[in-house]
Amino acid sequence: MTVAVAALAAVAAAAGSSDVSVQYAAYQPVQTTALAGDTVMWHNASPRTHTVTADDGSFAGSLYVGGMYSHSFDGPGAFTYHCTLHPEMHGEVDVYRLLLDTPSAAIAPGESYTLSGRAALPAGSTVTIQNDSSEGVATASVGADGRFSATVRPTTSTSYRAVSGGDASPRVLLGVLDRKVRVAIARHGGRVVVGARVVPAARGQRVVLQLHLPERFGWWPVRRARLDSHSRARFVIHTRRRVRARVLLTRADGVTPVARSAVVRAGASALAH
Ligand SMILES: [Cu+2]
Repeated sequence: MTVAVAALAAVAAAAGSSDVSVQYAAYQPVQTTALAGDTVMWHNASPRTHTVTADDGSFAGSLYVGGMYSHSFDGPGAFTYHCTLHPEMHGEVDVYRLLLDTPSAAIAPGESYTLSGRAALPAGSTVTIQNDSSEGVATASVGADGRFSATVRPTTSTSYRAVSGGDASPRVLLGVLDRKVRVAIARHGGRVVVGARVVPAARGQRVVLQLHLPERFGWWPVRRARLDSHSRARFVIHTRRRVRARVLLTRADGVTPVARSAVVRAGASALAH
């Protein structure tokens, strides 16, 4: 039970949620980021009682076993807190008026990526996206739901922040990786085996085997797979014809290519005629 709750809390934190799991002797995560107006929820996932007590006394709550405490943060600032029962337990909530969502995956050089975020600012406010050098590279307008988004096209890994008036979000890193797809092809009688490996590793990402089909005048996807834990995939095609193949690494949609292998060929099987 405790393990399951901790695992859920870890996933929620990665998604930008504002939940804190209170463990036996620590708040998890120790540091939480929230948007002004957000409610942060503390869940006691441990077998002993704790408190969530602001260092400046501005909020406080007790957490019995299995209990919850929540507090809404109206304005920006860094709010440190502690447990009055276990003095070694400390935590911090950092509240901003602008937050950028953490990019979910690395992209290829020059690929466009839509950065999104939330603002505790009036609808229609202009938000500027700044790069590492604090140069404005895109602008966005805050929608009625408080969300905004802007498209960037970095050529190397870049940390971005959103700025509006005197407010700035914390930076988020958008990783750019120049991935290569390496392929090998081998014929075994009526079977053609295509092995693909992606470097740097892209475990779990989608790859597509394409064959060049003269009767359809081009490249066609014939098999899809996910890269295994060694960043490899293996495709088997049953054909005695000669084969021209290539493998594409794609985005999560399984369609948009990120990287493409060289073209490899296998001759016709001796029995093909
Ligand atoms: Cu405690």
